[in-house]
Amino acid sequence: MRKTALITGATSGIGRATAHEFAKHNIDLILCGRRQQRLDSIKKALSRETNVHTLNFDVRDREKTLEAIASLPKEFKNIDILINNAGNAHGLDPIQSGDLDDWDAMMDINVKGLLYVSKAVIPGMTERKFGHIINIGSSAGKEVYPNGNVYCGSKHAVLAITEGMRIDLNPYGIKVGAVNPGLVETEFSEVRFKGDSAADNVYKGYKALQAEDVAEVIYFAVSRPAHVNIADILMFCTAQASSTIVKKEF
Ligand code: NDP
Ligand code: 8X3
Repeated sequence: MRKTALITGATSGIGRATAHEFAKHNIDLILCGRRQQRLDSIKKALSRETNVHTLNFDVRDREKTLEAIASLPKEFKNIDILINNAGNAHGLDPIQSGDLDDWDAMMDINVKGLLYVSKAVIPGMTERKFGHIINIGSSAGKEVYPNGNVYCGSKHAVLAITEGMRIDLNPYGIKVGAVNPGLVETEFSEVRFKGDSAADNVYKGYKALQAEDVAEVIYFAVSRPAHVNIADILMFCTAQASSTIVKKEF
């Protein structure tokens, strides 16, 4: 049976790599993000392999999120797999000097955005008593590091929400799990440091996880037999032992 997956944050990094991985395995795709040109070019590339529909909305906007998902054409309405991936860190500052706009962005996108998308998708899953939700957490959801305060808080919330979803959706046979990577070389640090040169050094001196490494693990989780649910995965690159211990060689 062909499956349909909705991936948020599909215009970059882990979400885009997951779209490519799923396309290889003939999963139909609903790709979401705010950058229309990127949505168009990814759709063009992947349409050779699978059916693709794109949705442009900001997950912070509750109405637009619900409207966009409600607007899906009939052939994309039955969502089997939801990858809640859209998110970023904004800033890396001690709590006493953190920026309120950064705090809003992280809580609104990483936590509330994930909830809005889930709110729009879950009713179809409960009705059909079928579905699989993977939330992209982080090692930052398991361990707090200096200056990580609010980002770590948002990712701890993602893990708590994941557990809550798994409990509440258990009667419907819906699988829920989290994939929690450590350092992954994507546009993440460009966003966190707002284009500042601090981003240039984050992935230097060691081989960080690549978005494709995470995408393969996400596909592994969604391709298990019906009785198997991967509840929680923590993955690091070999050079990383914890949020603060990374073996760098210069
Ligand atoms: P990228 O910056 O490469 O990708 C982030 C994606 O999220 C983009 O596609 C972006 O799309 C989307 N996005 C951001 N804000 C919004 C918004 N307001 N509305 C809709 N979409 C939005 O980062 P990653 O691929 O690394 O991050 C993906 C997820 O992985 C995040 O949840 C992140 O916290 C998590 N993660 C990342 C790690 C890392 O080290 N890179 C490690 C652990 C977890 P667009 O701008 O087009 O809207
Ligand atoms: C992203 C990994 O260590 O930058 O969630 O928080 S880290």
